[in-house]
Amino acid sequence: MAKIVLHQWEMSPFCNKVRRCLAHKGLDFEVQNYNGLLARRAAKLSRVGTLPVLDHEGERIWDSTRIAERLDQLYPARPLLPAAPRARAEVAFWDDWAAQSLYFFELYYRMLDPEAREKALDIVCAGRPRWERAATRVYLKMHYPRKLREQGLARMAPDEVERRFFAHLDHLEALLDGRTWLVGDDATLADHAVAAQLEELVRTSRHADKIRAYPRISAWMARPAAAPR
Ligand SMILES: N[C@@H](CCC(=O)N[C@@H](CS)C(=O)NCC(=O)O)C(=O)O
Repeated sequence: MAKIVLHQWEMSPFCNKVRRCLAHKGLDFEVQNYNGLLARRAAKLSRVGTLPVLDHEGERIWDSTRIAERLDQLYPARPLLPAAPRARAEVAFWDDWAAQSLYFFELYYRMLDPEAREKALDIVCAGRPRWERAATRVYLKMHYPRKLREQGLARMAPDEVERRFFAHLDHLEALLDGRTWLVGDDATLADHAVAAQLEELVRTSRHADKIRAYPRISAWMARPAAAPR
């Protein structure tokens, strides 16, 4: 079996997406976590400075979508991105929507809500000395409100953010009517990208119960998408 190492923050939705892609292919892998102030080392792993980064047999691959594409080249069985142009385009749209829209709701509800932020700190500082939690909190409080103001959500009234977020979930619930997966007859990158964002929302946000209350979304998220071992 190939030696595969995922460099990750365990609570990152993009790292969650890559874990799901590796499981989809039935691959064993190790993880390297960058909790607490180890985060500074993560920035040096690739030229983009973000996580996830995957090491596959000495090849370093950064960006979750590039990782999925490369996994399909290396392990063509059970494609993450289907070959048929229409299905491939649909998967790409879902993947981009998850990264460019849902991700910011995930950040908003995790990083601007003090209770959710403390839950996130429990995860991202696990195993690190106590004092690193305070330093990490300062970083999160400085970095994410600014990022969310630039992106726009943090400049909207909270009611408007909530209205938009649940409108997205209503649309997703409607699109899952009569479908097992978002595109085609098997799980694809579309499912992994969207479910990973929602899993992280359920994990720390105060809207967890309301998200779980969508019957089709809830059943789809619970559906095993990993390859049988
Ligand atoms: N397009 C990238 C996005 C990854 C990303 O934004 N990761 C976040 C963690 S959730 C990160 O590394 N943030 C650190 C930073 O932006 O400096 C991917 O899909 O891998």
